[in-house]
Amino acid sequence: MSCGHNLNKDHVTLPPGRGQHGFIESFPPPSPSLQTILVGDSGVGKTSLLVQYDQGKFLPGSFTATVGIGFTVMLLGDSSVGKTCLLVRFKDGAFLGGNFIATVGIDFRNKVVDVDNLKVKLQIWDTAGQERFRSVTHAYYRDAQALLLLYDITSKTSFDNIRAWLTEIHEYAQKEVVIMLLGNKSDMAAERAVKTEEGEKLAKEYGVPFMETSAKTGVNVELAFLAIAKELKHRTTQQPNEPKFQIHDYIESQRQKTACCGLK
Ligand SMILES: Nc1nc2c(ncn2[C@@H]2O[C@H](COP(=O)(O)OP(=O)(O)OP(=O)(O)O)[C@@H](O)[C@H]2O)c(=O)[nH]1
Ligand SMILES: [Mg+2]
Repeated sequence: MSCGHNLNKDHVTLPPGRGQHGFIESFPPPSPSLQTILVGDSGVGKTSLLVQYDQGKFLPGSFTATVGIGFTVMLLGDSSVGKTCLLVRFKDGAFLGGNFIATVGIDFRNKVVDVDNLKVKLQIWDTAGQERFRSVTHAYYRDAQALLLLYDITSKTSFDNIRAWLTEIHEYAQKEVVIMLLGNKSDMAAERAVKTEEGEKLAKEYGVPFMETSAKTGVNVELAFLAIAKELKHRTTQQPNEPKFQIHDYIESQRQKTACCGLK
């Protein structure tokens, strides 16, 4: 079973209506006017209702108030670079290899992460890399606060296409969107076609952070999403007298920790 299969089986294939920021949930089809917003006093059961609708189950136990902020992150890159697998690894901590099933249109998943004791909800949109879906995905670029742009370290073509992806991003995305370049499939060292330094050089040229990831082993997957969440959270909550969050420095410091302590 491939990652694509896993992600699509219980989810509709288009993300919610655009422009929401925070914990407003809406359901496809993506008509701009068709949205369902859950409102009501704290504790009445808004989250439980949504979980029941989305996952068909009831969340028993202690009540956790929905607090914090939310952001939209979009995964981009050529078909088969591993976008869906990266998302499945981050969301479920699993890698489902096997037959590759390409994503159709757009899919999405939510994950809440803790950033400096604040709950940050990431709504992650997994786009289809195939050319024929480009016009569908273009429509969603402008609502993403962050973009993870992937290539496959075993595919020179997917790396060469990164410049074209960045051109599209500049055309369709928000000006201040956070971009991160990821060289995925770092576990496939024997088949490597793109050197780490080439990825670093390209990222430097465009002034974006870079790291190599593996959806298979999990290396740097959590770090990539957490760095994005931290950057977005700091942009939103930063006081004028606070020092600016430096995403490059954060990634470097976390990498050093990983190298020293064997963490993923
Ligand atoms: N070894 C290895 N294989 C990977 C990794 N990530 C993905 N794959 C494999 O690469 C193939 C494509 O992965 P997907 O995640 O479905 O690719 P995608 O980028 O979502 O492709 P589209 O949906 O067509 O855009 C699958 O066969 C995966 O098993 C990785 O980190 N390491
Ligand atoms: Mg996919």
